[in-house]
Order: sequence, then C-alpha cells, then structure tokens
Amino acid sequence: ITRRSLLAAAATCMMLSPLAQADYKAEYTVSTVLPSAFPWGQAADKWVELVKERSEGRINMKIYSSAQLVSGDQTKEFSAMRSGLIDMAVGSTINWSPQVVELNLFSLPFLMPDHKAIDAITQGDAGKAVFDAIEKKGVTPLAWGENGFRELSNSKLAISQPSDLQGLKIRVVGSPLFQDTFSTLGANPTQMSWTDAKPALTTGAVDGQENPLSVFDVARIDQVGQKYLTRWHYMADPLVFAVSTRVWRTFSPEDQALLKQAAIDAGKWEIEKSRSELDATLATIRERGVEVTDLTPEQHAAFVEATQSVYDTWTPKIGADLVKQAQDAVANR
Ligand code: X2X
Repeated sequence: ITRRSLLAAAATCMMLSPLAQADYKAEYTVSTVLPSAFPWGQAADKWVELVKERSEGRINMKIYSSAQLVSGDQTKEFSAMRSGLIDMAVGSTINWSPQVVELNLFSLPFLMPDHKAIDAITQGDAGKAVFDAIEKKGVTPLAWGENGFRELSNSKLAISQPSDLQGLKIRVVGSPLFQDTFSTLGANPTQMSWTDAKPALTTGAVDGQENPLSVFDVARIDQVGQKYLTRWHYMADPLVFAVSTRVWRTFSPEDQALLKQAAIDAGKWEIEKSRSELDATLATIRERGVEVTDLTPEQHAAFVEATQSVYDTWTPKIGADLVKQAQDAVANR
C-alpha cells in the first residue's frame, strides 16, 4: 500500500461523511415489515427524519421495508439485528417473539381490552421488564410504537362466537402461541410471512387472517375475498424501535441520547396518529362492502373463556411475574 493510495482512501472517506466520527457508518440500515403507506412505515420514516435533522445530517439511516434484509422472513429480523447484519429496526413484538419469549406477553388473548391497557403495560414496570429481556438478547430497545389491535377477517362467514371458527384455515405469523390460540378455538392456523399472506388469501389456500384495521385497509385485504371482519380486539402488537447493541456501543453518549429521544418522539407521534385514524379507516372498510361484526359483552366473554388454556400453557414460558405485573397494570389503568 502506497502513501498515495492511503491518502486517496482517506480523502474518499472524508468526502462521504465530512462531519461523521471516524467509526460511524455513512448509512445505517433500518428494517421494517410494512412500508410508508402504513402507520408502521411512517413511524420509521419519522425516526429517520428526526435523527437526520437533530444530528444535522451526521447520522443517516436508510429504511428497508418488507423485511427485505431477511428475504421477507420477518421472524428472522431480530436475529439479524442481534448479529449486526441489520443495524436498527422498528419491529413488531409478534415477529421478535420467537427469539424473546417475554414478547409473547402482548399476544396473550384478550389481555388488553383497550388502548389505555396497552399504554399501562408499555409505559409501566412490565414494559421495562420487557425492554430488559430484549436488551439481554443483544438488542437495545429505545421506544414503543404501535401496529394496533388485530381484528379477524375471513371469506366464509360473519364470526361472532368461538364455534364459528370451526375448521377455518387462518394465516398467523410469529409465535407458536398463535397456533395454540386458533387451535383451541377449533380453527386450523397456518404460519406464514406477510409476503406469502396475500397470495394465500387470493388463492383461497387460507380462509382468513388477523391484522390491524390499518393493514386491512391499506393492503386492500377486502380485494382478496375477505368479506367478513370481526372487531374482537383479541390482541395488539406494539412496535419497538431498537438498535443492534454492537452498533449502539459505537455511538457517543450524546448521539445515543439523540437516537433514543427521536425514537420516543416518533413513537408517540405514530401511536397518536394511528389511533386517531381508526374511525375513518373503519368507515372506509365498511364503504367497500365488508361486513363488520362487533361482539356483545356475552360473545366477548365466550371468546375469553374459550382461550383460557393459552394462559395455562404460556404464562410459565413468558414468566408468571411478568404476566401478573401486566394484568395488574391493566386492572389499575
Ligand atoms: O405479518 C403481519 O401480520 C404483520 C405485518 O402485521 C406483522 O409483521 C406482525
């Protein structure tokens, strides 16, 4: 290596990022499953924008949506972040739950009846315990966002009681917990990625799926034969803004604080925005001819009762203390 080529290399580095610290990357990868048309993608957009602005262009992040950094396999996102293949992510608790068993907390059926219940968990001691669990696995969590309450759609019938699910093939993703929830209701759950979900609905390989209203709306799930939608609010998946801990350690304390505060602000903004859009989204879905079913308190209670076995199986895995902490937070909200 000549002195001249070293100088040339140094000059190139400086041209790429004149103000960056020596060990900073010119660009950091940010993984998401859903792109900018969805609240999830908008949460990531906001984070990137705030960081760029507040760091005056020193820290640049680039979003790779549709879980493309893990070839569409959203359940591999966490492992890829842990190993440093992905620098950062705005990810769903569902997709990370295969690696962080505590994240199954949010998938326990009917644990969280409303938005206040979600906040009581994420903003309290249970939320801190969940963040500790993520941290122990080599990823640094910074803030919460929201994918939303997941409602059940299908192509066959209006579902208002557990027996209506008998024999229905339902697409699920993430954790074996979902196999248990839908099996105990008499359905046939099939695990597949989001990339495969719409084609499977189109061909009728599956009869139904569950996702937040915003996802049903923006992805036009009504156009793939999903005529019935039951607003059963059986669970909600928060989003987590996070950085691979290997990457996190390379930032100065000031920039760590900057990244974290930007994530908190972006998450708050996205949670408020997505909640405020729910009524309009529901109206749009109805206008498209989808039959929407709301449960009576009795029907709701029947679903709660029918899924109790999921708690028996999963409470010991998630941690009895954490489940109790979350239930107390919900009760005292
Ligand atoms: O795959 C899904 O259903 C989605 C997009 O909601 C998640 O990534 C959890």
